Amino acid sequence: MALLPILRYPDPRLHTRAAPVREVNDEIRQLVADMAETMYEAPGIGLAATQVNVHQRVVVIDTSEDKSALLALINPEIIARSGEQVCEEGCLSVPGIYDKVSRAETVRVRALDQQGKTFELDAEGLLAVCIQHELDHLEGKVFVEYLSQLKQTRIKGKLAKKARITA
Ligand code: GNR
Ligand code: NI
Repeated sequence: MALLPILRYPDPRLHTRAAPVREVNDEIRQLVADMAETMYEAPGIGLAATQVNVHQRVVVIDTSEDKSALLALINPEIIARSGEQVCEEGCLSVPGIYDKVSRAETVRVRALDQQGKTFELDAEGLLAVCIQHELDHLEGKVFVEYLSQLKQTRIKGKLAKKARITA
């Protein structure tokens, strides 16, 4: 197991589109394990491979209270969505920044599990938000891109200042 460094916005590598996983093998299972460890340690409720500079379509999520429900999604696709909800989002790649984003209320996702088997999952509420947030990462999109240009500029300024202090 290993903790992986998380890319920070506005790192241009966060805008990379991830490639599909061709084969679910031990290397992918190791990536899932390392991403899960990194997510739990952060702590966060989700992590996309993009955020650890691996540009393959792999996501881990755990929205349970007691960190008991690890969900690994490989090559995930949203196959149905409905409704609308607004949630205050945060992102491990944009630390300390929280803002409201409108997303679908429910999604149905199809993905491969760690054995390479296809499964489908219906999600609502926070899990649905998290799935949509993580799939955006795989497309190279960070949640702040839903905010106004003014807010994005302010966020970049804040993070640059913080990076100077912590450097
Ligand atoms: O830990 C996280 N919390 C969160 C809260 C509201 C909406 C989305 C998220 S995902 C985030 C972890 C992360 O950055 N995943 O990419
Ligand atoms: Ni994120």
